[in-house]
Amino acid sequence: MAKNIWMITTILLLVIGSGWFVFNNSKSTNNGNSVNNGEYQKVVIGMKNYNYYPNDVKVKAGTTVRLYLDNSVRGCYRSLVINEFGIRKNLQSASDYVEFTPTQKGTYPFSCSMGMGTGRIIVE
Ligand SMILES: [Cu+2]
Repeated sequence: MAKNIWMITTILLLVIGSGWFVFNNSKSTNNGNSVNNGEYQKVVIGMKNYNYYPNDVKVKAGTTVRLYLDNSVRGCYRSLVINEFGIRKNLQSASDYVEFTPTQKGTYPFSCSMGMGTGRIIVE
């Protein structure tokens, strides 16, 4: 009897586990606009002490950057402005992103739409 319960539990966990995996997979493919053969630098920014964290982000010149805000980022911090790259976008969920390709080395500030949270993108 105890053995059966274990088996059922194991099967249930496997089913739930694989279901979650499939769900997650389809979610990420939904988002992909395959403009650049999938080659990009993924940057995920969170929030700490009422600012973006990390707020200095290093990327390489010449490769497309996809910048995400994770679930710790709230309120107007989710609307991201990077003037130099012409970006002003409200990232509604952790799977939304902004995309740009830095071509020149340098330091480019970013902020939330109201300028409370700030940071820098450092292109090397
Ligand atoms: Cu703000």
